[in-house]
Amino acid sequence: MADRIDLQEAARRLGVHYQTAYRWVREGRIPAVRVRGRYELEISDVDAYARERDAPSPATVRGSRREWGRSADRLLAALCDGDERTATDVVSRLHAQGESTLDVLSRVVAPAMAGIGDRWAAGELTVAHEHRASEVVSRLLVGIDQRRPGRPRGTVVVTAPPGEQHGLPVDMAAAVLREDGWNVELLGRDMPADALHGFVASIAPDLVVLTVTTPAAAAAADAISHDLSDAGHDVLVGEPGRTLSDLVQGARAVRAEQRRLLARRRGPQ
Ligand code: B12
Repeated sequence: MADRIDLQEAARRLGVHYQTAYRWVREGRIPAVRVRGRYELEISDVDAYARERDAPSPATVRGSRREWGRSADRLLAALCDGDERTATDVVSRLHAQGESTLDVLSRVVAPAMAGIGDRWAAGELTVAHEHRASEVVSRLLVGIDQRRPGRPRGTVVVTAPPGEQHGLPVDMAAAVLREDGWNVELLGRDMPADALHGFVASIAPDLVVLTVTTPAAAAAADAISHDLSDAGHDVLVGEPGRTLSDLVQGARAVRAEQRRLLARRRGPQ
C-alpha cells in the first residue's frame, strides 16, 4: 500500500477537486483498483497523468487544422442540403487517403453533426433536416467502420443507457474501438438496464462503454456504471465534452491495468 494512495490524496496531488479525480478514474484515464469499495491509485500512475496533462498536446494530425476544418464545413453543407453524394465523397476521400477512422470521425463528422445541432438549436434547421443528416451519417459510418485483423485487444460492449436516443455517438464509439483492435459487441442506443446487466453477465466482456449525451442519460449511466463496477466489470462513461480519442486512450488504459493486475496475480514465472 506504501506506493498507493486514495482518491482524496490523488486529487490533492493533481491539484483538482475530488470529483474530478473520481471522474478521471471512472473514465480510465488513471488506472485504479478497488479495495473494499474504495479506489486505490499507484503514485507513479497519478504523477504520470499529471505530467501528461501538463505536456503540450502532440501534433497527431497529418493534415493541417485548416484542411480538417474545410472537410468538416463541406460535410456540414452537404448534410444541410441532404446531398448524400457529396457527403459520401468527403468522407470516403479522406478514408481512401489513409486517414484513420478516429481522425475522420472526430475531426470531420462529429464537428459537422455539432454544426447541425447548432443550426437546429438556432431554428435554422428543422428536426426533419436533422433526421435526414443523421441518416446520411449513419450510412457513411457503414462505409468506414472496419475491423482490424489479428488478435483482438479484448471484447468491449458499446451501448447507451435507457432514454439516450442519440445513436450516432454509440456507432462512432464502436467504429473507433474496432479500428483500435477491439472485438465490439454493439448494442446501440437506449439499452434497458436489466437487459444490459444480463448480457454483460453472460459474455463477461473486458470493458463496457456507455455513451451519454443528455443530463438525464448521465444519471442513468452513472447508476448502471456503479452496479456493473460493483459486479466487477470495468466501465467507461462518455459524456459531452469527452472525445473519441479520450475513449480510445481510456479503453487502452483499462486493458493495460487489467493485464498488469493479471501479471501481478500470476507472480514471477
Ligand atoms: C442528431 C441529434 C439528435 C437525433 C439523434 C439521432 C441519432 N441517430 O443519433 C435525435 C433527433 C434523436 C435527437 C434527440 C434529442 N436531442 Co439531439 N442532437 C443531435 C445532434 C445534432 C448530433 C448528435 C451527434 O451525432 N453528434 C456527434 C457525436 C459523435 O458527437 P458527441 O455527441 O460530441 O459525442 C462525442 C462523445 O460522446 C464521444 N464519445 C462517444 N462515446 C464515448 C464513450 C467514452 C467513454 C468517451 C470518453 C467518449 C465517448 O465521442 C463523440 C465524438 O467526439 C446533436 C448536436 C451535437 N452537438 O452533437 C444534438 C444534441 C446532442 N441534442 C440535443 C437535444 C436537446 C436533444 C433532445 C432533448 C431534443 C428534444 N427536445 O427532444 C432529444 C433527446 C432525446 C434523448 N432522450 O436522448 C442537444 C443536447 C443538449 C444537452 N446536453 O442536453 C444537442 C447538443 C443539440 C443542441 N445544440 O442543443 N438528437
